[in-house]
Amino acid sequence: MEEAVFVPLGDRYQPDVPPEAAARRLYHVLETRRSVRMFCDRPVSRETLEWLVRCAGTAPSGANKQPWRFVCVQDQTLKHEIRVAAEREEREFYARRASKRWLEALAPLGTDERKEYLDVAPWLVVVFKLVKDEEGYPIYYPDESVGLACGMFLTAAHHAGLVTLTHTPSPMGFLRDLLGRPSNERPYLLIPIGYPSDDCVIPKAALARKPIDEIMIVE
Ligand code: IYR
Repeated sequence: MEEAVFVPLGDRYQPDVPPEAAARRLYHVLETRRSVRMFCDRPVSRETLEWLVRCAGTAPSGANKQPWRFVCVQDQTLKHEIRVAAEREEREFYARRASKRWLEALAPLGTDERKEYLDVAPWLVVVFKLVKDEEGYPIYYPDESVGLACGMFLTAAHHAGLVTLTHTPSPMGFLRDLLGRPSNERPYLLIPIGYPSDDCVIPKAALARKPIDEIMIVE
């Protein structure tokens, strides 16, 4: 068993304003993030993606297992293959698999089975969750860990002036086959990332954020 070794906490990030002001400032940045379905083909550098993945990789994780892999796809042919396979699943979803209630919930967002953005966005980031480590032992809290890393990825992308979509083709097993990932990895989220098209619109219904007294309970 590996013994715990402790080191000093070291330099801590210190905002130049009190916490109320620092938190408010970040809120005003985050509040403008939108899920976007209309991308343009303006390129984004590989270096940008590397920094975003590094940002995501700072997330906390169960027993520090860091059970995430960010597969960053820029190859046009591979992106197209992902689109074709995703649209095949989504046609099934919208025509048969989704409940009436689910379709009603999606109606104000105007989504359908067409996923043109999978061809257009310069990068598709396919996030995989490790369910077992290299020795075949289970990972602790993989969903919580990868969810946290994805949130940090989206935040970092927004902070870098990019737009994203959290796309969840269902089921998404095809991504593991197409990308040749090992059997201990499960696709978790598909994140197209890039810049919005000039004519980009978003559903009005997506603007509504719940008020603080609904999402925060103080005891
Ligand atoms: N996966 C489908 C349906 C869908 C589901 C949710 I939850 C959304 O927020 C939006 C869409 C699709 O991507 O079209």
